[in-house]
Amino acid sequence: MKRIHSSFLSKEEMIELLEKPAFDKVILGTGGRSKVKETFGEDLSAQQVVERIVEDVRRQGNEAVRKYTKLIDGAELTDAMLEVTLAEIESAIAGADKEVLDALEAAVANVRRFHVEQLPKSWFTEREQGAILGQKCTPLDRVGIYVPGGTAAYPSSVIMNAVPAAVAGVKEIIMVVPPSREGNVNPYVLAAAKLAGVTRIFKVGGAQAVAALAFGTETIPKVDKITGPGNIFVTLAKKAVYGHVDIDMLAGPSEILIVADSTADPKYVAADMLSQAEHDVLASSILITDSTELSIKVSKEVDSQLAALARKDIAAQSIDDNGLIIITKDIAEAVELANISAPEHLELLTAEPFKLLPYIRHAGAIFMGHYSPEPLGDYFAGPNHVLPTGGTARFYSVLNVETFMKKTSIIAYTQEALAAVSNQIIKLAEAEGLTAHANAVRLRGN
Ligand code: HSO
Ligand code: ZN
Repeated sequence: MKRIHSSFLSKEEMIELLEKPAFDKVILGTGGRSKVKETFGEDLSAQQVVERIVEDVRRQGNEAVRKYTKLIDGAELTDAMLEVTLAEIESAIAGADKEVLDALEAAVANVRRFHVEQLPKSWFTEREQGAILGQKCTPLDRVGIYVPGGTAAYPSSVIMNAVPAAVAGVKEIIMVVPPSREGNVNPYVLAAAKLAGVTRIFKVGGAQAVAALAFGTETIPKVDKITGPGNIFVTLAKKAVYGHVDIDMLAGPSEILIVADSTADPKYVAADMLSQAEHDVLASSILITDSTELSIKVSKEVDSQLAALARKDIAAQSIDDNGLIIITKDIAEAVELANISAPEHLELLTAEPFKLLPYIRHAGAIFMGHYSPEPLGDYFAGPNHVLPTGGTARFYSVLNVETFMKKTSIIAYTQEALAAVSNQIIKLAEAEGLTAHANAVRLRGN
């Protein structure tokens, strides 16, 4: 893994090193490009693929959904087979490991308990002359949650998307997930959907799923907002349909950045770095420390722990391509660099993490101290694991209950309250040349 001393780099070089490529600069790797060529018979960019799919689904509905599901996922489904049946969910649960189901149930309870705290309250406030102002919070009517397929079909992500929506009071939670070649969905994904309160599930993935949710088809209902992570095609599709529907954020590959001092255990640091690396060859794992000794030990430890991992090929490539250790002059500098990176997950493996907290400005989630490893948050503690990536923690928040709600203002003046401010409103309306606005106030007398 690359190891460098911060003193060898200028500030600009450091920023370049820590900044992630903007997500629309992420291009398909050679593997992705040849898959596109094989599938579409043409050398298309990811953007072109998405434009084509979104347009087709918008115009042709189910027909296009079925066509792309066959072409991309290899599953041949009729319209009737697009929706997961109750029987399928029940048989998934019947065949599932009881201990995993219990753990999923416990996770749902923790995630619910945490998110209930986030519920915003509608409020009223009284002003002069009996005027009342307020804000009403309303859940969205219908939302779509995207769940990736294949090895990234995570039941935990179903929980993280659906539970906040249910807590917000969303009545219809529509889930989409790409089917396997045989037309099946991961049984634990189905079990998690049931436990988390998903209303309907459709076997469709990729850009075609996003387009179906955004515009609706004969079978798949149109939603108001689409949330959940996906690959580059899903992300570009979410961007393309934004405005027709709302979206949560544009998510990229997973990241962890660890700020550690000499009190950190190199075994823990290495394990935590690898826990992100195993997600994706594009995932990034960075350690920033003021201890040269720790940096050397972590580097060795990563290599030795890698060998035993089930996904060692992915993790090894991720570490090779995007693993990085930076040695700083002190912890303050490490924190400064963490803020520049604005990581999805930030771990503070230091003697007194709470002392650093006031200085952290940009991170999706912060894991404090030696006993709060990132997987605790991925699965169980309660906070959400759908987090901003690629430096977007500068402006996006973690997925939360308000993601699934909207706010409406309430204005209720009395005759006296209006009369008291009429002149000033009329002045402002006339200054803007809007005499009808002025009239609407003037007519009510003053
Ligand atoms: N670390 C991932 C979420 C996840 N991890 C799901 C395991 N399963 C992105 O925050
Ligand atoms: Zn994870």
